[in-house]
Amino acid sequence: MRREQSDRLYERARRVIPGGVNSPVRAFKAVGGCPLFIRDARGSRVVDADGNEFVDYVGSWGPMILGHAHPAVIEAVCAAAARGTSYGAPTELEVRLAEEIVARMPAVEMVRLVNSGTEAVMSALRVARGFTGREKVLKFEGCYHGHADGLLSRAGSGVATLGLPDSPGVPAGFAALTLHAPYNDLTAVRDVLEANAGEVAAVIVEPVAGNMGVVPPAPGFLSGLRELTREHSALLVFDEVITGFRVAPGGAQQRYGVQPDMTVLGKILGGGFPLAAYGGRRDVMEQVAPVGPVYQAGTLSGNPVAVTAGLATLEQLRDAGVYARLEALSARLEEGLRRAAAAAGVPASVNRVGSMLTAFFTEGPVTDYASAKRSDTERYGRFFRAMLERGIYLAPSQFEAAFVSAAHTEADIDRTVVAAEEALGEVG
Ligand code: HOZ
Repeated sequence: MRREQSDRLYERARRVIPGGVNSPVRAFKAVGGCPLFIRDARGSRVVDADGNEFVDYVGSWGPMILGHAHPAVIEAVCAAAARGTSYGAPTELEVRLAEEIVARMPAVEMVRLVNSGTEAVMSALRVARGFTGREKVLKFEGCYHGHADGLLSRAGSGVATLGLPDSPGVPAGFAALTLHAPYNDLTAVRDVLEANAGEVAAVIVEPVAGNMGVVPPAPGFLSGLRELTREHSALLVFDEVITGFRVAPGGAQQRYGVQPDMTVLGKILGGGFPLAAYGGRRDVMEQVAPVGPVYQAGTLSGNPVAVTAGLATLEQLRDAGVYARLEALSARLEEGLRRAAAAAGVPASVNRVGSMLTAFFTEGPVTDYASAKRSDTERYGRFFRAMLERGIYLAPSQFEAAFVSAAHTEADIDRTVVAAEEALGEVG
């Protein structure tokens, strides 16, 4: 595999960008080697600066459910850009996107568009605090909700990948307002809520965890959270930045039949552009300025090009066949990875929900952050590098999801499984 251009770019990047990357998990630090610099992408493939082509399972970390450069999305985006790229004033497009979200997610009665998942979570929690008059928030170990102060503790994604302690720079007073419980542990949630009775504004959860690798909710976990939060008059916030429009047309809340008070969306919603949203019950969302007193604003919020990409993506997802196809392709990959690990005698536990999956290198089961961390991350690094050599681009971290897109083909999946057989046979 040629690497000269990527290596040269990485050297230049490191002089002017911390770690040479604009988001830490991209740096390949946990898997060894240098990041690939991507030149272009189409369908299920990405091509790096040296011209190497890969079957891509990163999918920009989730947004590219239709694959890269989907013709309908690109056409809509180009037409939108030609009409102007930002107005700082309302548009019909924003109304249409808000209506689309509300139609797909009955628990979302009103929604506000913002620019990133981090911003959406931060804003949702401010609203939850304003609405309840309480300050504490309960999050789950290994879940990641963006990099806002107070949410980095015991976080997944890059924080888990790099093995960072709670981030310096977060005032102790902020961190003290975050409570924790292990994922899938309702008893622990009850204990925390009881110990902090009348003080918890919200319980925030990834309804399918994607940032400690994929960890599905245990049967009854989400409905149990629904009951406990009601009992304690705390708001239940689903962070569906990854799962929204991926695990079902109406997200995890539809797949598992549990209605949260608030929902956070991103990734697929923006169709590959910086766009996210928070929404929920009308009485809660009416706290947001200019209707209510909770302030939140943004120059590029509801950006017409990003909103157009989101609308065009959701339009393609209207076809229920897309979800059936994603399910079938992903099940094929899941089975193939299981077979490959078994053939190589490598202990592995493959977790999958719809088109998001993770192969953990541990006997499993992986049900929470503690069991995810039992994975052999050194082995993951060797596997990752051996797959890359075979033209398969996985997340450069054990603690992330692999995403299958509607552009992947059965041939892509079969090629990936053959590569996994070879890779595990070679590096063990
Ligand atoms: N939050 C993403 C991983 N779950 C990282 C995004 C990126 O590095 O691009």
